[in-house]
Amino acid sequence: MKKKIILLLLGLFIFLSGCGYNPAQDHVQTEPVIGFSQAGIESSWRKAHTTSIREELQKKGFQVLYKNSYSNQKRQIQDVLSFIAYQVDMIVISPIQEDGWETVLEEAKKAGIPVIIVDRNIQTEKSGLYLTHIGSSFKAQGNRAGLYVANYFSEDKDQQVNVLELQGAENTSPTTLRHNGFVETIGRNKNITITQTLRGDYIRLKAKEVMAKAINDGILDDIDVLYSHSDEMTLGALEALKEDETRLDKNLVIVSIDAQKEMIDLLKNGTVNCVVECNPFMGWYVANAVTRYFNGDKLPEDVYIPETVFSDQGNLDSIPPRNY
Ligand code: GYE
Repeated sequence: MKKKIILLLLGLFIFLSGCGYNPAQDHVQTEPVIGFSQAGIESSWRKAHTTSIREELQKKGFQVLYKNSYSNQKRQIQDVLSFIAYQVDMIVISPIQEDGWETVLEEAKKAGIPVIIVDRNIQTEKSGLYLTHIGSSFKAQGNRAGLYVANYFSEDKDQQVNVLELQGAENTSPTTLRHNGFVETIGRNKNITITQTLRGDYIRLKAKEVMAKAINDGILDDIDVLYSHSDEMTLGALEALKEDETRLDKNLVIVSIDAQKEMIDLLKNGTVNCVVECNPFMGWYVANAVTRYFNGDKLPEDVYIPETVFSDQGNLDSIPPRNY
């Protein structure tokens, strides 16, 4: 009986080696698997961001496992946990909000899975929970928006300029830094101040609602500038303004961030004055960082992607076509 079993095992071994089977290689994937957790689908900016990352990773030969949390952080954490359970080779997170990441990132670390953060930043008490952050300088975007406003009103330094700031979602780095950058720049002109703040959470409908209420409450009456943290919110605000007949002839200076195609068209037809670009095409930078990491390179703490600004003070015909 013993002999039979030994012979059987031997036969199995010969058969498997003949098939080129190597148990040691059993777990080695031909292409590394990258788990990509995206925050939501709230804007065409976000959709372009998703496509860029998925496509560029695939172009470099990585297999991408993709999950979208539809703006729900609990769900996003579950998504990351599922990547850990699957034992992916790397996790790329485009986080919804800044806090709440410590525990799940510790889990990834324990499992030996490196993490890259893209777009919005995160805050963790412990350091070393992720390799690098790749995204925009949100503060620079706020500075650029502020500079446009300062230049626009530079002729008359005594004129009081009232700004309505339409902010994105709370507890997110673009909201905090777009505010800080703007305030830093306009702060050099004592006559320009933010007199009203509304929150539209980066969502068009929400922005339309808060704007319509503000119009109703008379809050907009002495506003000269609308500074909106995102194009989707600007579109919502414009819808509300359109529905208010009394506003139509008022000269409101409008500054928006993202540079989606629709907003550039509104810049070209004179509806808005300045559009600060937020570049969604981070895919190449992400794929490059992943490749370099697997090649044994050390990655920088932050990678800032190139961005510019478009306004009615520049050449509108030279704006490159937007594909988002
Ligand atoms: O500006 C906005 C999107 O996180 C920087 O999120 C991103 C922002 C972007 O919904 O349109």
